[in-house]
Amino acid sequence: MISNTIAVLSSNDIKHTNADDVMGFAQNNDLFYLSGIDQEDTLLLVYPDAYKTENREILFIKETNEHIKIWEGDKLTKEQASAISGIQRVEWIHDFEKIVQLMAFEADGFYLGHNEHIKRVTYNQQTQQDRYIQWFKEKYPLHQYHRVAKITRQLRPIKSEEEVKLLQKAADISIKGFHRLLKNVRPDCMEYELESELTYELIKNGGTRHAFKPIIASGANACALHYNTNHNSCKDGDMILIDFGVCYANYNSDTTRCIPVNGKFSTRQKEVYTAVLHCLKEGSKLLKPGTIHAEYEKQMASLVEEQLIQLGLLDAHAIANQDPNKPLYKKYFMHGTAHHLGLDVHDVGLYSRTIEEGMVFTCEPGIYIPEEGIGCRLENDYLITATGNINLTAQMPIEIDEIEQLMHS
Ligand SMILES: [Mn+2]
Repeated sequence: MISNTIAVLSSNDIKHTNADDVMGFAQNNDLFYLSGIDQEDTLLLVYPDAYKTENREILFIKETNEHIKIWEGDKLTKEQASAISGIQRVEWIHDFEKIVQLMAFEADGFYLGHNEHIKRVTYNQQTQQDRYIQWFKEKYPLHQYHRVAKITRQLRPIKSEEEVKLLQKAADISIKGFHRLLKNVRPDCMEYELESELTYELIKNGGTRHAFKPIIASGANACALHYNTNHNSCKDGDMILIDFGVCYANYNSDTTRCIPVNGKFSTRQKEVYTAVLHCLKEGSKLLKPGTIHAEYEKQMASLVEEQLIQLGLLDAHAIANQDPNKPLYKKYFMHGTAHHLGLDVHDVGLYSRTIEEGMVFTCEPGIYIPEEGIGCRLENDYLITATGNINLTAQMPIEIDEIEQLMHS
């Protein structure tokens, strides 16, 4: 942080339905990361060089009292917000403008929060952050402005012990969900019925929400990478791809498994599955300190390519003569296979940065053969350690024998 500047981070908006009910609230992850406050209308102000000690850290929350509580339910009191965040000075948000003015001219500039997620959607959406940026620039036009997100994307990829515990908890609920789902698969069941088994364990175990809408894709549906309507029936002889995640205390898991509808993989399904599992096992070994992300993806691509030749889908001679800008494997394998995992499912962090201890990545190779009605992806979550990695999802069955056995028990 540049000296003598004030950082201000704001919460996300609550989105309303047609009346006064609300859609599920998702906190701004940078604010949550630095404060632990999971409530709307929250602001965090950090001014390390402030002349007055009491101005160095201030949390602003929505006013509550006994009367407001009757109508709006439990909102954090100042004492609760202070206990959660560790910030001693807590003020009501309606006093923010007045309070910030008392220190603004002492500072040279502001760091402001803004969503810099590469997958953000900005179309038709003005956020609370947008409104604060506008407000600050209007009120304090001669200050210098800086980006909070540049700092948080440096910090957030390295997970603390406490964060790892929450990621493990999210993974553990996913594992329970998968076990429950395995017991309820039968020919002609609907994909959404299987989704409900995951939802059951998610809610029963205190999960916040699905990390994303679960993908329950039977047969050729598995070849549409973002299929998630889950409204088809699972046909005898097909395989089902299940890509799902649990959000627990705002930390996410993200896993994928493939299972046979009738409890037994066909010969061809076994071949494809074994090929993908091989890529997962070999590829995940590269997730360790010092690996360059682009190099990892390159190695994964050549692992999959090798398997595609063995499956008879690609010809080694054709590969030798291929246009390097249009590699042939892309026909059957078209996505990246490792992303940061944390407060966002695709967590923030630059991929130009070398892999370091404390980062958490998914590993998710896949092979998709629409003409055979087979789409297979396998995905685990790995914590990078000093010497390699730990699979946080090791307890989720993945070996063919184990899956078949569980489905028959
Ligand atoms: Mn993933």
